[in-house]
Amino acid sequence: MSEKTIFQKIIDREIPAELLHEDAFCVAFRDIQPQAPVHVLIVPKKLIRRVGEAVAEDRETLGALLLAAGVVAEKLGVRSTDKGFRLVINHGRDGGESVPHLHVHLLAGRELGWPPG
Ligand code: DGP
Repeated sequence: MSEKTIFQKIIDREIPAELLHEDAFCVAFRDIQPQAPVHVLIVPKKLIRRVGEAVAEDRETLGALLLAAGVVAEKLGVRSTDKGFRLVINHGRDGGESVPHLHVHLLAGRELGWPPG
C-alpha cells in the first residue's frame, strides 16, 4: 500500500489542523500556502487521487465537496454575490497538482483575475 498523503494524515488526525467543516464525506481546512485572504481545501475522506480518476460510485462524494464549499463560504462570510469565491481543482502536472489526493480549493477575500495563471 502506498504511503498516506498529507491530507489523509490530517483526516486521520495524525497531523493537527483546524477543521472548518466536517461531514460524512469530507473535511475542510485552511491551505498552508494561502493564495488569497481566504484559501480553504475541501478534501474527501475517501482517497480519490484526482478528479479525472473519479468513478461513477464517487458521484455522491463529488457532490458533497461542492455542497461543503457553500457551507464553508457561508461560514467565512464570502457566499454573498457581492463578495463571492472561486473553486479550483488541479489535475496532473499542467493543472498544477502537487498533492495526489483530490481537493477543491476555495479562494476568496480579494478580486480574482481571469483568465487564471
Ligand atoms: P495542489 O497544488 O492543487 O495539489 O494543492 C495542494 C495544496 O496543499 C497547496 O496549495 C498547499 C497545500 N498543502 C500542502 N501541504 C499542506 C499541509 O500539510 N497542510 C495544509 N493545510 N495544506 C497543505
